Amino acid sequence: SNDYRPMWEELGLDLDAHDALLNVLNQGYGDIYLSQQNRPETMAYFDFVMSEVHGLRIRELLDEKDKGRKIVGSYCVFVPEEIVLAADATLVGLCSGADFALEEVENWLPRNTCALIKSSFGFKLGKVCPYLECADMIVGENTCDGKKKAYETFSSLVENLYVMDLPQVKSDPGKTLLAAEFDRFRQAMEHLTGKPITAESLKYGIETVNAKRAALHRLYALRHADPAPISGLDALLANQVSFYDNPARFTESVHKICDELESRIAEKKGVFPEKTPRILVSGCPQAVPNWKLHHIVETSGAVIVGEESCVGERGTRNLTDDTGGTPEEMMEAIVDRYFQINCAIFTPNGDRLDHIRQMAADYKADAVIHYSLQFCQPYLMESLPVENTLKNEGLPALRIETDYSMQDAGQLKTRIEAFIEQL
Ligand code: BJ8
Repeated sequence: SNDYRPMWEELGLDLDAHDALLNVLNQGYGDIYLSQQNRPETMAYFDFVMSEVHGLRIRELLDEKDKGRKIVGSYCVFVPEEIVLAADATLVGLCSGADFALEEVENWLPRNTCALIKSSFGFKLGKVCPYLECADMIVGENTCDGKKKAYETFSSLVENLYVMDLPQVKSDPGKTLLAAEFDRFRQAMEHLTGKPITAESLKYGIETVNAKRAALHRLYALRHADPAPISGLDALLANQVSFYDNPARFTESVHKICDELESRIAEKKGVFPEKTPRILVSGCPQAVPNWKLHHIVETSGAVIVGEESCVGERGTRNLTDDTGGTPEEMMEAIVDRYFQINCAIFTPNGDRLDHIRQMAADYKADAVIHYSLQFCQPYLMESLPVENTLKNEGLPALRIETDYSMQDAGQLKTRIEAFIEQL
């Protein structure tokens, strides 16, 4: 991939640091993904996507930019892709799933900041993220205190930060705030691209994103089967790639995987034997290349069958109603759709617990592992009531608090193995 070097250099990346990151990424992918047994053959597409994650996809985005299209980067599933697409721009998720330039990061952020926020700074300060560098607009959001305060600092590191306010309560005033913010975002997108958002373009945005989510829903439903036709790791990867791949191509690729999974299910062919303990993971988003928990669980005698996570069902479960005819009706449908996301920044957030229960039943999970990043107050605060409620209802639950380092990997493996053994 040496021929990408001029492209990376032009984007202002630090080539040596970037090489180091790619080495870690490729090595991790080889060790964790390519070492899996009985993978669906159609996962080859995702292997290819990952091998070109800073190569071909970036070249595609730069080609789009050459043709006048704008690129928008986001850190949260509250940023509505429908509106971005309607303005003829492309949305990419900025992943934040690995430690980078940690020492430098601690000049900007307190040590007790979650790994996800530190990672977003590390990728900027280390000059290693081509997605960040090619974005024409970066959207931050007022979600947790950590993120919302970090964006204040982040605005001195990037020129094109746009901050979206978000409600914290699922009330009528909360919804009014979200509607106002989405409308402000619609205008900002029109301003960025110079293209008016019309009924037609909004319809296109809604249909494109719905199709992507519907493909993922099909994948999720196939994970209900025992033996599991796909590993949790591979399904997690599909969720992760959904954040930066071309939406139409992604949708098509997921359907191809689903076709293969359907025949595997018919043949009772799985990645692990039938009756392997089935785990539902719930908690903080796991961004590329954060494969730590899934890897540990799936090398400890269990299979992960679902993710109650923003990189998973919390982020994709709802479709946007596409029956509206006017831009106003469609904007309202978009607001309705996003207002249902059960992020732990909301208070109270009882619907999230209901969703966890529902998923555990649908996926026939034997247990739930609650995953929190260290210093993530919203999810850590919810983790105890979630664990206690599930346990009281007879569903085994384990609370994990971790970061992106591998320092606790041995200890985690011991705890997880013991937990799985008693299932
Ligand atoms: S909608 S979950 S993607 S905010 S891990 S930065 S919460 S301290 S990521 Fe999230 Fe949007 Fe909510 Fe989803 Fe803060 Fe916690 Fe860090 Fe987090």
